[in-house]
Formats: sequence, C-alpha cells, structure tokens
Amino acid sequence: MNKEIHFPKNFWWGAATSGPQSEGTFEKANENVMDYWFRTKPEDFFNGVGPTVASDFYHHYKEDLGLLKQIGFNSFRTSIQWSRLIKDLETGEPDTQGITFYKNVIAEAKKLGIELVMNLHHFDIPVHLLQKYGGWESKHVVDLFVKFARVAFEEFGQDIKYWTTFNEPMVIPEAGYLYGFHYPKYIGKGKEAVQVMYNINLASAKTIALYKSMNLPGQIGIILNLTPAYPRSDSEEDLNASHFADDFFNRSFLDPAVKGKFPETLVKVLEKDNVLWDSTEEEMEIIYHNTVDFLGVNYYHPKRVKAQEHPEKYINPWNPDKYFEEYEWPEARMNPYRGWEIYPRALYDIAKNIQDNYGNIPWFISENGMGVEGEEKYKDTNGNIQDDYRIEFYKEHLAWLAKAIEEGSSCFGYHTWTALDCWSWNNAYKNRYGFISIDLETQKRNIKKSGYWYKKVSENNGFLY
Ligand code: BGP
Repeated sequence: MNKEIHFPKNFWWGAATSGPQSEGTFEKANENVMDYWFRTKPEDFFNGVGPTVASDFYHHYKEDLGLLKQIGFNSFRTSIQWSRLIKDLETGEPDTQGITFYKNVIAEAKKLGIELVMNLHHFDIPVHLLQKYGGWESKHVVDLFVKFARVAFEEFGQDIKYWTTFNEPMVIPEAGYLYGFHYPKYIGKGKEAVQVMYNINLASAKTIALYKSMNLPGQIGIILNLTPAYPRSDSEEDLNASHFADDFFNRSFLDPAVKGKFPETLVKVLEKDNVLWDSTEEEMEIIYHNTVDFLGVNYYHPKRVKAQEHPEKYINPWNPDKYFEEYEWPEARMNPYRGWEIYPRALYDIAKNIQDNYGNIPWFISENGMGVEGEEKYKDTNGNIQDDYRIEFYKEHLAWLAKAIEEGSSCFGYHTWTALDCWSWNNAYKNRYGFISIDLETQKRNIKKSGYWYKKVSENNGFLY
C-alpha cells in the first residue's frame, strides 16, 4: 500500500489515563467507590488485584512523564481524584497533600512541554457520597461536585489549559445501574439510571458555568464514549432500535454537551414510559447555556443492534433494553482477549456525525486502544514486548481518522488508552493497553515496540500505510 497518512500541524499525540487507575491509593484523604469495592470484595477483581498500588504513578510520576516525553507525547490526559483533592466532602475543604501531589505533576508536565488535559471525574465518586446520598441519584451530590471543581480550578486553573468535566459519563448509569459491572452493581434500575444520566449532565453544565465565571485562561470540555449503533438491517424495526440505542447511549450526553438540549425523540419515549428524569426549568436553562468548548471522544467498539424480540420483559421495571437488542454481527472481527469488536471505520463515521450534526465542534480522540492478555509471551530478549498487533490496530484506526480530517473534520488530536499499563475497574491488570509495560513485582517500566513506533509517528506527524 504505502500511502502517506498525514495529520494537521500541532496535532496532539498522546494517551490518557486516570488518577484512580494509575496513582495508587497512597495518602488519600477519602476512599472512592472502587477503593471501597476492592476493600470489601477483593474476589471481584481479576487475580484479586485492586487499585492500592495501580501503576504507582503517585511515586513514579517524574519517571513516567519522562518516559512519555521519550516516546513522543506532546499531550497527556489524567484525572484529579475527588477523593484525593478534597478532605471534607461537604464543605469542599481541600487536602494539602492532594494539592501538593497534583501541583507537582502539573509542574513536571510543564517542564517537559507536555500539554496536560485534566479531567475531573473518571467513575470515581467518593464512596461516602454514594452511601449517604445515593451518589449521582442526588442533586446535592451535583453541588458537592461543583465545590470540588472550584477547588481544582482555583488551585490549578492558571496552569491547566484543557479541562474536562467527566470521562464516559454514560458508563455510570449503564455499568452501575443497568448491567451491574461497576459498583454499586445494580441491574435493571432503569428509572434511577435515567435520573443519574440527567444529574451528571447537570453537574457538567454547572461546572462549565463555574469555570466560565472564573475567567481562567483555558477551555473546558467533556469526554464521551461514542458507540455507533449499527442496525442489523434496513427494516423499520431494526432502524428504530438503532435510533433508540443511539439516543440513549450516545446522544443523551452528546446533545446536551454540544447543543444544550436532550434529543426530543429520547425525551418522548421516556415521557411515554413514565420514567423521565426530575428536572426544573432553571436547571434546563443552565444546561442550555453551558455547552462545551471542545469534545473528547473515546472509541473502542461499535454496538450492533436489532429490534427487541421480547420488549415485555423490560417494562416493569423499565429498562432501555425494551427498545433494542445487541446481536453478534457475523462479519465482526473480534479482539479475542477483551471480547470487543474491532471496527476502525467507526472513527470515520463518528467524525462525519460530528461534522454534519454537531457544527464540527473541535474534538479529539481521547481514548482508543487494544487490551491484550498475556503480553509477556511477546517479550524479546531485552524484555521489550513486540506488540505488532497494537501497531496494526492504531494504524487502521488512524487511517480512517486521517481520511475524515482530509474531508474537513475538525479533529485535533489522538490519544490512545493508555500510556503505561494501568489497573482497570474489574479486569485489574488482565488486559494490558500501554505503550510501556510495568512489572507488577518490581514496578520496572519497559517501552514496548508500539511505544517506539508512536514516537516516530509523532515526530513525522504521520506514517506510511
Ligand atoms: C474506558 C475507560 C478506561 C479504561 C478503558 C479500557 O471505558 O475510560 O477507564 O479502563 O475503557 O477498558 P477496560 O480497562 O475495561 O478493558
């Protein structure tokens, strides 16, 4: 083939991680929901490994940021843990050790010339707020989140130019209230899921309003996992199913974030089924007036959907599965380790959708990656993992992204998941995603083949494909 794949000037090359998945729980002021889940039920985690040490970024941040520089990063996303920054969750009184840690990280990134994107919530609500108020079901928690954001903006707002309010907010109702794979692990709590979805949208808008009122020298956005819902066929039933899945899982956050309002088709269905969120006109105004400056898009795999054959099973209690069903597309190419479909073309479809329907708002890929189990078997004699499969995965995705940019998409960067192998919610260290491997016994870091490859891509702002 040997086509030149090229990206615009100043394109972001980097990766994302999150505080709770990389720092370890050292010296934290409070426990977040994952810390608590692990402490009380370690058997839920792969090989019984929890977030206690994670990649020990807390102690290794200098070395780690140096490694990122070495493999060509010009930008990097991580998150501030609410449970680390804030000591008193009600008053918002900060923890001095927490402030010092994040200040050090920010100063180091600055020294290296790495643009830091700082996210405020990565599934890591302090567990106390879940136990006392029901977490994101509560509007009081929305206001406590804004208090936390204020501390972050006051302390770090002069240095951080790119903020994001939430990472993959849809995962909170989806995984925590509908399908039970994140704590509090509820299954089928549809009405609560809808309220959580609304409250988080409100929290994001209120945080944006606060940020704008503080006249800080930066921008604020949100990170959404966009999962295109491809219908099984062109039949009206399958098309309706894909429309609903898109409304519920993508547009429920994308529309308020960019357009300031929820999709009318979604509101109608929820109203008809009597599960619409509790809201006030004043809140809707806040959402309307506080949209994002830019968007981050996490993409891993698409959804393949068809009409639901047994809607009656999902009426009482109400569940969005009433309107669609996922199915296995016979032509799907799968990542056998993570069980997710690999479908690079979706990046092009996402870019087109943003271009055509969301005013071509500036956006970047904020996560994209391939989790692989048992990577040690690909080690060469120097201990470096030869992850050619990952390079292939990135090339395929980047080629589609480049095509969209050539056709006018406003995408300004590409961040993978992730930089250094890190701990993950229920899979712990089962699937590794990094450019840099970590030996969990010794904490020794080793750059994988993909890391050296990425350095060249960043230097050349492209690659031959
Ligand atoms: C995204 C999350 C990340 C990360 C990634 C990989 O949804 O934002 O936190 O974990 O998925 O998924 P997993 O670790 O479950 O394989």
